[in-house]
Amino acid sequence: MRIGIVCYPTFGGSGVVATELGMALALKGHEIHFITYQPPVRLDLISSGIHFHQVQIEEYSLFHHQPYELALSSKMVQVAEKYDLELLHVHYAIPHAYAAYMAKKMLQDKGKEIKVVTTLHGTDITLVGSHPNYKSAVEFSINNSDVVTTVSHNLKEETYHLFEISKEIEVVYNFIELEKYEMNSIGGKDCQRGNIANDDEFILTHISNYRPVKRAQDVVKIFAKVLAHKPVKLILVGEGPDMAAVKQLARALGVYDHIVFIGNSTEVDKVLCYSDVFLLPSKSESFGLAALEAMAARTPVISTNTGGLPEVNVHGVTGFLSEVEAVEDMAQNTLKLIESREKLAEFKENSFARAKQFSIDRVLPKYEAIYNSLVKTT
Ligand code: GMT
Repeated sequence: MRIGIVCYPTFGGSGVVATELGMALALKGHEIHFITYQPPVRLDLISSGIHFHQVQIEEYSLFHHQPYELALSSKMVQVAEKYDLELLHVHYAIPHAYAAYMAKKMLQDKGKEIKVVTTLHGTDITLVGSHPNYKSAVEFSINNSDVVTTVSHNLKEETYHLFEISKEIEVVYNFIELEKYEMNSIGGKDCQRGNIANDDEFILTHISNYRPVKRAQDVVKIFAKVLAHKPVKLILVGEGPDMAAVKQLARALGVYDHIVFIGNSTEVDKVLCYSDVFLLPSKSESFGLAALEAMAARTPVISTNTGGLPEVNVHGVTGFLSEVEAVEDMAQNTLKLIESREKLAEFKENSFARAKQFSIDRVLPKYEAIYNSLVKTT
């Protein structure tokens, strides 16, 4: 099938899911066209079946804000016509679902039919999409997509709760390519733990975009509490608006020198392979792809119980869940995990076993079934 994939090309989870979905579909013989403003960070452009089309926005002194939706929908039309696309799969509703609707209408005007699948990822619904400034347009684009999917049951419920939705939403969980993490698992030859910590130290890790919704300062507070009892290192991967506040807090709590700051990375698997515990104290999380990536690398998760996180992280099995802001509880749970090597090893295996349930081999056929229900191939 000839499919256009529209996503944010940055380090966010929705872009990662869209990119890995596209690459997996290409491996199965589909022709995949990424349409976005720069090559997605995890995209292997030299793979066969993968094409990239850059959305370019013209500068004009009158524009206070660049009209990205206009450029994006025009690009979708151009690519759909040139490559005879059968379907557009857009990730993150704003503004992709809206632009896809416009592209579909423009193509109809030219006598070409195209189907639109919209995958909702989280903040496009819970944080930004439901804001009165965007709500009508988001609701309209969801209701006018041919198929709408969410990445968790919680996000499906939230979407029905926050919008007037007239159609059935399908849940298709986020997925993981296990082999990528298995290669680096405990004892694997690429896992260079010794560069980061001594044998008697435990490694805690957090990966995010450091937006306020991630509550990254709570990571530092949890870490400081754990460090008071056990030798631990904290690895912080990623960048974002709260990073300066995180560093300031780390200095104030006297733990700065125990933290390794990695910045944005396309090699999170290499960091996760030597991590002992993953911390995710988010205020809201539709799924928590970073938690699943950690679990695939046999790293148990200390998280909040918000949104879709309980659908991924199983309390007392793959880690522990706490109320949002319950820093003391999350620190105690971290200590519970690292108090005995046997217990940690058991949770590590449980995490991997749980991650297998989200293997790409299980999830990819669900998207393919959706595509096949919309596009009749001869
Ligand atoms: O977490 C973010 O702010 C990034 C955002 C995105 O769209 O890139 O992540 C959302 O989508 C991910 C992939 O489906 C989910 O795993 C995240 O839980 C979700 N983030 C939130 O709901 C806050």
